[in-house]
Amino acid sequence: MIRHGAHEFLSAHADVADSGSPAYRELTEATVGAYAARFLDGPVRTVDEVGDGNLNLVFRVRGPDSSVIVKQALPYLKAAGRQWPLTRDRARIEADAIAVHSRCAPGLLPRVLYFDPTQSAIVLEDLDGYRSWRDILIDGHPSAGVAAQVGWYSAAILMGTASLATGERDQLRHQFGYSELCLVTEDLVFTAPFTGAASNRYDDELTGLVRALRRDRQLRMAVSGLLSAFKTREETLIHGDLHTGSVLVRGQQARVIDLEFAYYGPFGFDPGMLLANLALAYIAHEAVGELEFCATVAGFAREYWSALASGCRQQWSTDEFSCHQFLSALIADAGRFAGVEMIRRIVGLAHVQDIDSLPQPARLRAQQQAVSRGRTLITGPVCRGIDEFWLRATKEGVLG
Ligand code: SR1
Ligand code: MG
Repeated sequence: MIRHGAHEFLSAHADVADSGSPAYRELTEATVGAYAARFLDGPVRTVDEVGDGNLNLVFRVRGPDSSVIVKQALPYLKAAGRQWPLTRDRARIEADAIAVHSRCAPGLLPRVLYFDPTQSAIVLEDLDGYRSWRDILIDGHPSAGVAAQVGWYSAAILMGTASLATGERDQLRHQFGYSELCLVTEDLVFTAPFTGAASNRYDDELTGLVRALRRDRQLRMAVSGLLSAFKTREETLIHGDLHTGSVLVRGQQARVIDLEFAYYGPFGFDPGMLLANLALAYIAHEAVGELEFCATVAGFAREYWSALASGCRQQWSTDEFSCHQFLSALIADAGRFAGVEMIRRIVGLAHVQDIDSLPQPARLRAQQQAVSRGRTLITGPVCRGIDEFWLRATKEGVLG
């Protein structure tokens, strides 16, 4: 039973409580060392800003023999600048979500050492030596076992926070309600790419294609149904931003990070995001003729799904037929959400390096393919299994 959020627990148990702490101030390389010193084994040796994300400040602070990460929420969307203000509640959401998901999937998330509500900062275990799965995929390097761990994580959190006793689930639904970052997803994922919004970013060559998206009534109708599902289906505590950049990897060990988008949402959203990002990795490698690695990425998508499906079967409490029904509905939903993710990563504000880093003309080809396959996933028949999903996400004009 969850009686309080992780931050309350951590604040109450830390002897470095906030008494007398100053009002919120953005940390800098000059100030974060003093801030984090108490979590190190000795004097601060180095401080580096290591954040390359869209939302927060992230620092690594090293002592003689240990290091920590300090992640601080900014009062605005870093990728858009101060003209897009945000509250800093996402730091509380992330600390709490790590606590809940760690109970469902032990060992697959970073440890929270301290949460500071005043500074909207989380002090985290430093996953030193880990790299983002996206970067590893871009380099075409091996990452055996990672997809299965992420699939297992998905099963554990989807099952673990959906089927709780009513009181506990109500408490979690309250703790992880529809947040300001859900509004960011509404805007950047489900709306801007399809309405020609000013926040979109795309190559000049795609201007005609972006106009066509705006005029596509069938597509817009389907996306508006998906947005409504995103806003109303409070099914389970999802990660909310589970792309390949939200997975860190060292050797065969995976960790899932960046949980600030967590909320009670639809089962299919996380699997859809993850599979879409694997499909984008595939499309990028195919565009430059790296077909052997494409087969590897296709294998990762199947491994992810197979671990997710077997994790759900293991945790399913009623009959196997209802689990089969659940998994069919899950891939159907995931396919639709994946289509939206594939399109927004090409024409919206937040892109993926997999495709942005390609040389022309491969880049343009990959962009066009991602948009057209994304559209097929959204408007075509629902996917009845992972093979059908993968075919539609990675081959042209496949509907049947
Ligand atoms: C441009 S900032 C927003 C994006 O970054 C996050 O990782 C989410 O994917 C979000 O849509
Ligand atoms: Mg993120």
